[in-house]
Amino acid sequence: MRIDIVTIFPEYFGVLDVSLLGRAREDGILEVAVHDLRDFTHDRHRTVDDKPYGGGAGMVMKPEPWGEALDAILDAAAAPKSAAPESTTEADAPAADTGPIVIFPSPAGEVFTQAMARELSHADHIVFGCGRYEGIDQRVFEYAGSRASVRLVSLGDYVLNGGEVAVMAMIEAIGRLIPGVIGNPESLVEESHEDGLLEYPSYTKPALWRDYEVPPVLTNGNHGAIATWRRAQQLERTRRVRPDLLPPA
Ligand code: 6GU
Repeated sequence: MRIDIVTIFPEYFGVLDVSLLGRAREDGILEVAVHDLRDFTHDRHRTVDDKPYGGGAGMVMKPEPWGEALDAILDAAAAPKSAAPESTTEADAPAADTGPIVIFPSPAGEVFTQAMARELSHADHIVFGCGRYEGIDQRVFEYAGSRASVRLVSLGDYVLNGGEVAVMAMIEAIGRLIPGVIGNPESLVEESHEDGLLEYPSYTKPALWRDYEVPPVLTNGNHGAIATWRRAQQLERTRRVRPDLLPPA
């Protein structure tokens, strides 16, 4: 997968060099490029924002730098790749190109979920456009939509200063679902949200720690009883803290 990020704060994305995603980049599974929106300005002050038409508080991001940044990224992705050897068998035929997806993080967008992360983990190319200030000129979304699939995506019902932190969260959620990024894919199956419920509580040695005991069912070796107990824990926990996740009784 290729990921391009457009931002006025490229420093936010330094942490993509470390940990699981840093390894995925070294292994060539994930290719990430961070672009400074100000590199697509042409004035001495590298201006990316201006006052809103119609008045009001705050500043709006100007369309021209966004148009140039999106053109540069999408044109480069559409250019034919140089001399890749032809695949010869069915087995090594490349997967169909899904086309670029442009995501603008926005508290006004659809809510990001595990299902969306899984869907996006199959994309070939995602472009994240990080807005700041009071937002981006609306025509940028329309233009982007003429060149790619566009989605406005929110992390939840609260307000961040800009899209950068939201994009970091989305890249981590999507990236870990790309085959080969996580060493043991079985660890993905039993996590919170994969089966629509919160995960069950986990324990390890020692069996007794500061007067706190591990639930005896987990130490008896009865795997049927363990599975039943874990399922009950998932349901109880979900009912208690996230009843909205349960189907209507
Ligand atoms: Cl994606 N962006 C901003 N600025 N605030 C948010 C958000 C995104 N998701 C929740 N709050």
